[in-house]
Amino acid sequence: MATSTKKPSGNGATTAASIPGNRIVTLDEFIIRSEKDFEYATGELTGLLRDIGVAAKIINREVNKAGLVNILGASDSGENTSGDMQQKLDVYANEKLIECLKNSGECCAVASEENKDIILVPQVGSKKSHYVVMFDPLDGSSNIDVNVSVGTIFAIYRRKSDPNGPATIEDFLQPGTRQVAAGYVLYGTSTILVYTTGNGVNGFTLDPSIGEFCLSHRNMRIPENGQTYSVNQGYYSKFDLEMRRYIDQCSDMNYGLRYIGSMVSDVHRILIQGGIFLYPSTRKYPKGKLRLLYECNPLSMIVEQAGGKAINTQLKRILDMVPSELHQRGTIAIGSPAMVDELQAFIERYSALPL
Ligand code: AHM
Ligand code: MG
Repeated sequence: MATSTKKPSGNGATTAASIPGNRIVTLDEFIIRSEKDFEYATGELTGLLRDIGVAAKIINREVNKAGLVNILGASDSGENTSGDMQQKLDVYANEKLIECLKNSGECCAVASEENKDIILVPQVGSKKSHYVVMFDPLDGSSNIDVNVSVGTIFAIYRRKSDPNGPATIEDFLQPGTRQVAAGYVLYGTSTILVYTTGNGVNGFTLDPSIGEFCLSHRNMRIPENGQTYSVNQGYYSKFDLEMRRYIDQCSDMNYGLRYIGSMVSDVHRILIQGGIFLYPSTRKYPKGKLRLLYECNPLSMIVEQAGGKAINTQLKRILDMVPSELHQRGTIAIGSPAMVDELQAFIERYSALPL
């Protein structure tokens, strides 16, 4: 289970189920109603989720008009700290998230895929914050220029350090099981914000006519099995034997291959339709490409909360990994539980074979 602050309350469907289905429920109303699920609720977590919702609306506005204003293409700063080419919208989304989170003072520090180090948030008034937030401001940003879906991914942790002092790196280097909330915003055909606080998963679609995220996907559950696999098959010859054999079987079984190249979009599809997403090690990224703290952990919490599974190719549960650095990369297999189990059986069988 994911949180130290959550009440041990059943299977997680409580809040969504208690809201009548015949009227519009905004994200803000839902978050406020959910506050009672937390044992030590002070409104901080509620405030943080609302800040992220506001930042998401601002980023959405900019993503939607990106072709009209001069905000497409690479930024002047070149590469980010992980060596990825930084886009102008990456920079914009990063700035907006930091700004929104700083303004309310609900968190004491943030860490972003786009920044080398943690960023301390100055205390607002006498408010002492107990949370840190991590995010990938615009996942899949290489897709921006070609009008393909991108997303924002976030994770919230309760700090370990003394609230009377500044946050430390240790507040961020916690295993994914310690996330108190995780979510993503997908800027797709419509814009949807999906999040969990360890009590099930709910999705909110942005209604542009009223400018509000409205509850549209209650108690999301991932299908037990699926008919699609999602992997960059261009790297096939660089994958390990067991991964190649698993992909061969997917093809033999006539599973569909779907790969958007923006993890948040691929995982969202799998959450709704079932399937498996894979990013194994390659020659370029021997430890895997995706970031444990900004991408793998939050999406794993969501998928697990919806009934799915997430492991790495060493067969370790993603959420149990203890990070040693902020920008740590890892391999991942995530999706429908039956498909992740099947992949695990393949890895166990083929990795035992002599080369
Ligand atoms: P980014 O955070 O810099 O956008 O990189 C992460 C993205 C994922 O969204 C996506 O699954 C992956 O990189 C695609 O990588 P590749 O082009 O190697 O398949
Ligand atoms: Mg990313």
